[in-house]
Amino acid sequence: MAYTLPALPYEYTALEPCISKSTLEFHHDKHHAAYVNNFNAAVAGTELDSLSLEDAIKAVAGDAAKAGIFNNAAQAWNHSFYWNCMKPAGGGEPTGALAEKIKADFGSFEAFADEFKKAGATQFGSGWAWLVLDNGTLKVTKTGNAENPMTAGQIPLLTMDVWEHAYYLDYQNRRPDYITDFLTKLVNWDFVAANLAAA
Ligand code: MN3
Repeated sequence: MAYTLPALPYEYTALEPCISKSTLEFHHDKHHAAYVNNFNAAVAGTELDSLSLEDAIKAVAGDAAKAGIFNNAAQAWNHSFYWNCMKPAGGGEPTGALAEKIKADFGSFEAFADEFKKAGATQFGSGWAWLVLDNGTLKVTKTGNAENPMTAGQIPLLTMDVWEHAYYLDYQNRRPDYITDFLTKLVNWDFVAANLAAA
């Protein structure tokens, strides 16, 4: 039961000028596609083939002998999630229950934003910044390479890819500028709110 590469939820030009068509073509059609293809090839004919991507990730997490499967499965999941975390003319601040929860758990939206920016900027090398629900409390966290907080029992609500391939064509070494644009112009708060409501 091969896992299929999901199409981008918007046009390749939809996130310009922040994230270019060229970045999305390489990032989705090459990087994300490779993770999906590698995962499918690795699990074909094994018991992992019948599992959902999420269950496969949890099944092999921490198993050094299956690190290759974990990395490709988690990267396939992380990228699908990341595409949905952005939208054209996104960003700004959330409203409703999500806004209230952020204020309750971080003190203010600005305090959340500062923590999220810091997580993205200080992730050394490749990885991800996250907003998660951890035992009922919102937290900001960061993970290296393919790691996903769901393996620690946390529920991902928002993620930002800080691998260089996510921003280098558009921002070169200016990761902080990519992060600022992500928060102010790209975040799809409706998706994050739906994740919180479903958690
Ligand atoms: Mn990526």
